[in-house]
Amino acid sequence: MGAGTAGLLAGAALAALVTAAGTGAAGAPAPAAAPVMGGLVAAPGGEGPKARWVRDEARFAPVGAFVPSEAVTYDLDLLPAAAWIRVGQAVSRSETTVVAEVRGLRPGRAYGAHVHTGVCGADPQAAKGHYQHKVDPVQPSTDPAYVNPYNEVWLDFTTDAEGAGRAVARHSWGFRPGEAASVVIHDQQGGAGARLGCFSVPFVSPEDAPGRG
Ligand SMILES: [Cu+2]
Repeated sequence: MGAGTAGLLAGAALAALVTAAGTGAAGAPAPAAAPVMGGLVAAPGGEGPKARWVRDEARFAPVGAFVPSEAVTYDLDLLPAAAWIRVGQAVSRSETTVVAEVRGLRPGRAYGAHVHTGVCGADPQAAKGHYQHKVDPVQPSTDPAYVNPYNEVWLDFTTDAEGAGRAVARHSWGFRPGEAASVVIHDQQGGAGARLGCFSVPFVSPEDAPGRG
């Protein structure tokens, strides 16, 4: 491992996150305690000096379930009760990464998903519209200049033969405090589609990342 390798790593978008895990010299094995998800290495306790890593998980339950869940399904056929979702978020002052993982959905099917601005409710519309970095002055937003994966957080995925899926979205911007509230799963990919389910997620903002004065 020479200086050249270290330079390449430093140029990688996720290097800051990996560094946050607190590895020693280049090439040294990461501490055994560091949880790994999707190639991201989180510092023990979910926090590091340069990035904050948080995650939340739940099992979907129908509206009005005896045991309510932070994850609500509106379509028991395409998004069965007890299907599982986990959403992770790594936040630094320069980058925000959101990872969504699901299990127990229909196998081999394409689903759409986005970060929305409202908390989930009995009404699928409770989650409101997509979180937008540059907010479309015309709402509900349909303009492709605003409705796209660069200005919004799209987490579209296709499930495998077991009904599991995973998506990652990475942006150079972060959420405004309190304006990103949920992940909505849709019956089709892209910017639209019927709402199959919703998971309320307490997303954090760059302002919450460590190192800010
Ligand atoms: Cu959506």
